[in-house]
Amino acid sequence: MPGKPAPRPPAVAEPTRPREPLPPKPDQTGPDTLGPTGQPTGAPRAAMAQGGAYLTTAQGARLPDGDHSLKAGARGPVLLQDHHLREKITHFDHERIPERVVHARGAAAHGVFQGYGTAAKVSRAAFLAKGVETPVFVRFSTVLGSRGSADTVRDTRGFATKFYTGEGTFDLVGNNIPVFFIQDAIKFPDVIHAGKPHPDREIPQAQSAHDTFWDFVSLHTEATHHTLWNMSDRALPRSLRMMEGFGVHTFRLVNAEGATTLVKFHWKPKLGVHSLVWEEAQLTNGTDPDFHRRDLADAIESGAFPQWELGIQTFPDTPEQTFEGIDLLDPTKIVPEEVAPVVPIGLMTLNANPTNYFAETEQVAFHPGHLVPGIDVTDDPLLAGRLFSYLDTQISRLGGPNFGQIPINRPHAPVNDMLRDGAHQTAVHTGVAPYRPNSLDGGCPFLAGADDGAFIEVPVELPAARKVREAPASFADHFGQPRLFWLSMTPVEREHIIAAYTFELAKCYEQAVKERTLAVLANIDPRLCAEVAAGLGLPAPAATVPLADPGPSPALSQVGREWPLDGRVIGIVADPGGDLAGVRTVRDAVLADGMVPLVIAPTGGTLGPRKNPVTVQRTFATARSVEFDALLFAGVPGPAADARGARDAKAGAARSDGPDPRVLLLLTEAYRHGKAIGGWKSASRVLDAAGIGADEPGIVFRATPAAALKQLKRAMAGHRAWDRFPAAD
Ligand code: HDE
Repeated sequence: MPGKPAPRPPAVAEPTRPREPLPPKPDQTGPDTLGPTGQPTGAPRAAMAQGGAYLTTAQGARLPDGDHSLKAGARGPVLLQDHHLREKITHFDHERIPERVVHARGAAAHGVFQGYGTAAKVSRAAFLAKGVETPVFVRFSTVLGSRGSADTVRDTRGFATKFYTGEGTFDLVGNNIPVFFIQDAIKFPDVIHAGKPHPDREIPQAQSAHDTFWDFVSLHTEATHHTLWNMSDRALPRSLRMMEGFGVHTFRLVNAEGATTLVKFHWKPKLGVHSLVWEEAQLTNGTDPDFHRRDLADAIESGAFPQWELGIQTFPDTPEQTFEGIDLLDPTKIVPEEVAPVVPIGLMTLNANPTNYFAETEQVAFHPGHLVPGIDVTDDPLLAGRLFSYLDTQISRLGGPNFGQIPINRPHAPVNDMLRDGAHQTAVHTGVAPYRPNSLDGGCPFLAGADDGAFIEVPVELPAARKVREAPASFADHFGQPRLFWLSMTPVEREHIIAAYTFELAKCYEQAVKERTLAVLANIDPRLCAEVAAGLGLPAPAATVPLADPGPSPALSQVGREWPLDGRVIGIVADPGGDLAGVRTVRDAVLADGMVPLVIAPTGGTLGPRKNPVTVQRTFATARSVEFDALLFAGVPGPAADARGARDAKAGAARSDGPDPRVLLLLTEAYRHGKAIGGWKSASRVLDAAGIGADEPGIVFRATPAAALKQLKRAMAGHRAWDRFPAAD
């Protein structure tokens, strides 16, 4: 493959002697702020938005009243001359901008990336060098839903990272699923139109469980692999902090000598990859539609900074661009980690929440074409379309071509472009010659060569080719890798996949769509097909392609390992008349372990003596099991413990001698969702009331609070008590 770039021809001599280069483009802070007498106030220049103590108009005139329109008499007509009224309403009318056509709902955070230096052999990118720290901004998103949709829907998640490097901004615009629905960008509008709500009634919102989605993916079978991932637990992350990220396409890295390597990017979360179960996700959409963004913001605010390692799988840059028979330009294929291990090249830590959602999370503009020296693209036809699309979309979304000047989008490297004017131009450019070559601005700005850190495209050899509208034959296998994924799942994960397909297809009305999807499933696995068909009450068709037997890729499964518990939430059910000392003990120990203890009691306020109270964070009315990763019972409050429960008991809605029914619901849901459940002393009687055996997996009642917590943590390390779920095999 290509070596060092060819030297550039000498620059054409310019007609006059160049002057000293112009200073870099001035930063765009505002002018000095002035007091009423015209004297500078000394207020920081950048504080243009909210300077001074008084309410003003947008032009800085101080206002005596922001609450009443100017009227001809208190009960008279409002006067058109009220400039501030018109300014305020007009601005409000234009507060909304178009939401992203996909990935509209997102949550973001600031952080820092630190290179390990392990990529030095394959990439000259300075930010990957050992110890270099680069500020980052990461936006996570769902794909299909509108901005106001719920977080825990079944969907792919976006994982877009902006690295503000000293050599320019690098955007890694990835997803939490390593493959995509389509192999060619020209199909993107099709797959998105199929997944979005139906055009007549605009339903359903943020769902793939509808006819148009399944109509498309059953006809366009290259979508089979991504769709299978979407039907797996991967599409229901427990937390944005517990998702992997993937660059999806193969990229080309270039080292200092100009040698190239093909790579796939991976983000590996330090907390492991974990998911909600489907019923939890559905409940959460109602009880807390902001579950993921709240979880991310809370974790960062409390100092539990989420971390991911960036890793690469590397492949020789051969003319074929294949590895072990896998076409690296096909975005519907993975390369199993067992075949090409992921080598860590840096660590990302998210350590600050955005200050303003709109200014940062909404206005951030990612683009896979934002590359830095040392990282280049390949000819993946999906990536080619993206390189066009992202710039284009920002122009309509952010109102013009100057979105790069919005603070969150500004590079941290100096910018000296020759782009001028346009809507929302905030730069005050100096000079008279925004063109090259020029003599009038002293020939500035100058061109950089390889030694000045220029981004030089790799001069890749292109094969002699005919102009065609075709996909390569190597893109034709649509079922081999879905089968690999299926065979790599544990029985409980397979059961979840069967349930997901059965749910989604049962929501479809068109019989033909269901039957065609079953034909697709038959080409993945007969068992999968048969189980889904049984759930739909339809016959299971036979496979139409030979079924291969690829060795499993255990790295694809989320089950069977142990993970750190940082930031996990433990609900502590307290009986106001029970062991409050024990509650304090576990609460403090949970906090000391970097987890979140939430005390649940019949009513809000505090429990115990005024001198040493236990603060209640959740009441029986607000606590739903979905919020907790595990439950600890310090006691078993009966219905008489609060007025509402007492009324229920009196009305016969609850047994007055048993546990409060709201506590039983909490327990049975947590049990059904495979969560660790524990407690101490006589609290175990709550199990009898719910018909749960004390020796079942993940049930840990012990003699003391400390012993119960110790066992609970063990049970939590595997994320769930998987043995409690039905399993497919
Ligand atoms: Fe995107 N995608 N995409 N996409 N995508 C957008 O850009 C597009 C694809 C991804 O948090 C849009 O600024 C095309 C793959 C993320 O702001 C738009 C194709 C992957 C985000 C767009 C793809 C992604 C977007 C909408 C097929 C994973 C959210 C708003 C050729 C590798 C970024 C915007 C954020 C957003 C186009 C396929 C990831 C319209 C044409 C594959 C994470 O430009």
